[in-house]
Amino acid sequence: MAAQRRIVTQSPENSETPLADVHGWVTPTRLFFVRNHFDVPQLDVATWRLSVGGGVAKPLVLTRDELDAMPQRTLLATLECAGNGRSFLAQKVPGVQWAAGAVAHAEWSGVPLCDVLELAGVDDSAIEIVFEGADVGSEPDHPELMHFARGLPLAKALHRDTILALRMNGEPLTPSHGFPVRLLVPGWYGVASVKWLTRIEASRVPFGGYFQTVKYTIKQNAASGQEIVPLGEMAVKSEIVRPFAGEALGWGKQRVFGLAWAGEEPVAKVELSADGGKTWRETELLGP
Ligand SMILES: Nc1nc2c(c(=O)[nH]1)N[C@H]1C(S)=C(S)[C@@H](COP(=O)(O)O)O[C@H]1N2
Ligand SMILES: [Mo]
Repeated sequence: MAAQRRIVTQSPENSETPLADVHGWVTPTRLFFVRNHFDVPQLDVATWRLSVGGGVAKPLVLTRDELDAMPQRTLLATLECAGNGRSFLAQKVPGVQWAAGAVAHAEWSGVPLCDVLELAGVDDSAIEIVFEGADVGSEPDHPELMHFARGLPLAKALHRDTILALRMNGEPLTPSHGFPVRLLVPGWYGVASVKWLTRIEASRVPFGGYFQTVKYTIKQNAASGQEIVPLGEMAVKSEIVRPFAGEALGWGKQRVFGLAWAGEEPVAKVELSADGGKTWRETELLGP
């Protein structure tokens, strides 16, 4: 049977990249993990619009054709869900019980967000850009209906690699991955890359939404004690893909194959230990 995403929850779909079946560093779209909080919204590209407003000089309403007609940028980027690996925690925590496959790598293309923000003319007082998806739902601790939405600091929003992605691996986005348009924030945890975008707003206050201040946050030590901050850049991380956990190996030399990524930085090197960390040897990097 052809490889498929490994379903973790059926509805909404949360499914993992079957890493052992991925050869090469670009993940085929059909195997690219899916992280959905709510049902996939049914969007008709003929009536879909993207509004750009809030603290801007000239609010915009864009069609998919208008975005397609703008200069496009193409880049390779890794997305990892912040919950990746949660099922391995010694002390169980609530949330989707991901194994190691809530990570994948694709080629993305679309319109640099900075070009759209320039057209709209963002006010000098803006500190964040807020992105809203078309998907709607509720959570046990938030029974009122809400859209999935996130705020992004202005500096990252203006980075040339932050794009309104229209394509993934050379094809239009699939509904699962955010068709017709998603935000793509390279180097940051997947949560920043809002799918099914319908609204963009410039804001002069920090966004207070549920997925910004309740979920996808970490506790950090600050001068004033502990503070809760939204997740941003991905931490450096590596995973062994082959051999599989628990696999029986024959005698002799073994090849170990895996992945490593480092947020906004490139990976400098990966070291491997086969004796519980007493000695380390350098590995060979195969891809970008
Ligand atoms: N509108 C919307 N955008 C979203 C989400 C969502 O549930 N709704 N999930 C986020 C999370 S937590 C992750 S990890 C990525 C996953 O992107 P993918 O499903 O294309 O792999 O999408 C992000 N964007
Ligand atoms: Mo995520």
